[in-house]
Amino acid sequence: MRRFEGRVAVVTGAAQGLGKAVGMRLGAEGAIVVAVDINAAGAVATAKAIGSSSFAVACDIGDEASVGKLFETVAAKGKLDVLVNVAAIVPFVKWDELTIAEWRRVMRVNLDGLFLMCRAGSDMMRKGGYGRIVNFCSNSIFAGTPNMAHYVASKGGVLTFTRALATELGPYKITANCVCPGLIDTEGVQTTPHKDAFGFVEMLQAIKGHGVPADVVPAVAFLASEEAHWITGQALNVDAGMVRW
Ligand code: 4PL
Repeated sequence: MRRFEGRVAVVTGAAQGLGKAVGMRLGAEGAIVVAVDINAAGAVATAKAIGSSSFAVACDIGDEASVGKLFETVAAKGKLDVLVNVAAIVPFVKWDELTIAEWRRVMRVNLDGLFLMCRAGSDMMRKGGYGRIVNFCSNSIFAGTPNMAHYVASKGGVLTFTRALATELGPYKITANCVCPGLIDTEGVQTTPHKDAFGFVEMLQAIKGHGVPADVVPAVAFLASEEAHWITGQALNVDAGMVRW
């Protein structure tokens, strides 16, 4: 399939894991992918791996000036068709060790960052008269996954913000949806004790196995495609049936 021929797609968190996998897929289907990450070298590596006209932009999505610079660069490409917000902090912090500073660190990226990206991204999409926004939520909002209360709270915000965003952008025929993956085997997860939860998570799944980025990518690509035009404000669990909602 070449569903993104001639489309410009911004993907955050593109240096690794789910963001990289999404970027690779959109690029393989013809998109000019703007690979965005706070890890500049990782973003460049992803853009190189995608090839063609894709390029990298280093950006701290929690910083308004940094996001402003990013969108100046995107504006030079003339338009924005697809925005996939993957970048997030995925912490493992025991409840007894959760401080307000750590809470704010996560909210700054997972919610402030999402807002800044959707603010600037939707403004550019409205100028172009087309848009698909896909935000990364998490099935932890249904499960109340342990050792990440602040993350779970932030992802609850992702769900409800996406619903409201869909309302605001509906008049412009721009869609906003989110996917809710379960535990996925990524470089990020492998750096935390969440990596030891695969057995427990698998026990709850209708379909057994360890989730990998390739399991999530097809749902994202569909919601980001032109033909998903009648779907907006929705959340899709992509978790082998761990949660049925
Ligand atoms: C079920 O989004 O959804 C661990 C770590 N386990 O980040 C998540 C589950 C994690 C999740 C998540």
